[in-house]
Amino acid sequence: MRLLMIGPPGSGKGTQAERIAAHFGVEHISSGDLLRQHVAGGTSIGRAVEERMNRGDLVPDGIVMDMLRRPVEAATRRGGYVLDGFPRTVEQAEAAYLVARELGAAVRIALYLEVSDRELVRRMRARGRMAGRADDSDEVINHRLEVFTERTAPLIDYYARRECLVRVDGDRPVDEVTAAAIAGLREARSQLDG
Ligand code: B4P
Repeated sequence: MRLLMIGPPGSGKGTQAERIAAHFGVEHISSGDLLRQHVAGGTSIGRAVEERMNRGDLVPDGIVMDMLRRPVEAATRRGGYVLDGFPRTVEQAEAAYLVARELGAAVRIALYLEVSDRELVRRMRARGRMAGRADDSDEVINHRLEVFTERTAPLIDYYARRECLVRVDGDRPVDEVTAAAIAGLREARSQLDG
């Protein structure tokens, strides 16, 4: 399985990607987690992206693409992946498609987690109190939602046109969202294979 997770900030991409990857026995790769590890480790990538992440802006496409290339290729060889947080823009999706096609590893399914703005804000505020993430302050949360609408939401149409989009109502308790996602993915896979 090669799956992309799309959703607004705080929609539960990380939460669900981990569970879906475990269910299908593939790797979970998170662009956000990898970037945060670079920031925490003070690497050159970390220093280049820290300010943008703290402001709630996307980091440059080239940095994300270079950072993900190796883990994605390795996971493809080992049977697949759930890629959470990438692509974030149509440009990233197009560039990734060209690379993946060369490797014979084009993605077949994208899962979109739909969650109301009100619930997104509630979750990110709660996470801000628990985990102290610099991008979970009120001002940055609003900016991240705007960035999603402008830059990432067009991906929903992009994948719907390619007939590989699975939509899941993410506005429910974690276990219910996981069950709906797995059911939707099984159906999509049987249609693709059938
Ligand atoms: P991400 O790490 O992708 O962060 P996110 O969108 O906030 O989180 P996610 O949707 O995974 O939510 P989570 O499961 O944690 O991105 C962070 C930053 O990295 C971006 O702003 C950008 O700067 C940069 N970045 C990443 N990828 C990039 C790319 N491709 N290009 C450019 N820049 C990129 O869930 C949120 C909270 O809700 C958690 O506390 C969770 O416990 C809770 N929760 C989850 N599901 C729930 C449910 N069903 N009910 C109640 N609570 C729930």
